Amino acid sequence: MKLTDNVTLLVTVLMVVAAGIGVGFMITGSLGQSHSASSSSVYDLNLVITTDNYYNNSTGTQPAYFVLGPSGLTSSANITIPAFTLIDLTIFNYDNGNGNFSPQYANVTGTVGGTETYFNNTMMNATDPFNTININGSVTAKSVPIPLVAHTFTILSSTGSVLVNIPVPVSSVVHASFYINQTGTFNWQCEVDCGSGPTGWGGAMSTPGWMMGSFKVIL
Ligand SMILES: [Cu+2]
Repeated sequence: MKLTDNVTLLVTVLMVVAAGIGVGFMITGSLGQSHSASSSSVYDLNLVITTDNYYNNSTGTQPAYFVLGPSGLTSSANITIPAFTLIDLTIFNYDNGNGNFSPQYANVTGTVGGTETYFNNTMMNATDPFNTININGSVTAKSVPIPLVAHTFTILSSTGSVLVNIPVPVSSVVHASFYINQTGTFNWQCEVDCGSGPTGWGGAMSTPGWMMGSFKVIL
């Protein structure tokens, strides 16, 4: 082996070692990153809206929000979340009807990016490609067209200002994330007149666990 070959070999070995260390750093770095990402907490809040729940004999049926947890559907009368934590909210809405509301509630308020993402049934088909479930994307938006809004999930401060507002389109799955960077007991309310009585604000709209309730933010 000539001297130049030895130098070439040495350089090659050094490059391979350096590359190996580099890859090692990349792997360590990415593991470190994913580790820190997984240790920063995210709180899952899953809500389900169903219709035709039996309210009482005179009112008949009403829509309601439920919390979907590890043991199934539970009451939405008292929802508790951690403060200063990313809340990962998904709302599964089985209601295909819309309603009347103050137009400001068509806007998304207080979420990460100021947006929500929703899927509805017009995006799902089995035609192209044929005979499979095609999920054709989703809509990410800062507001929902007024005729499409079935309910809202609105968190109100103690003075009545809007902390978070999520308009929920008819027959949809909605995803949004938000932080509440304070503690306290707030109220949540649907702002669409989906209840009973002449104004539509009776029944579900004024009964905890149906279309309103308390929203507690704790450390
Ligand atoms: Cu409602």
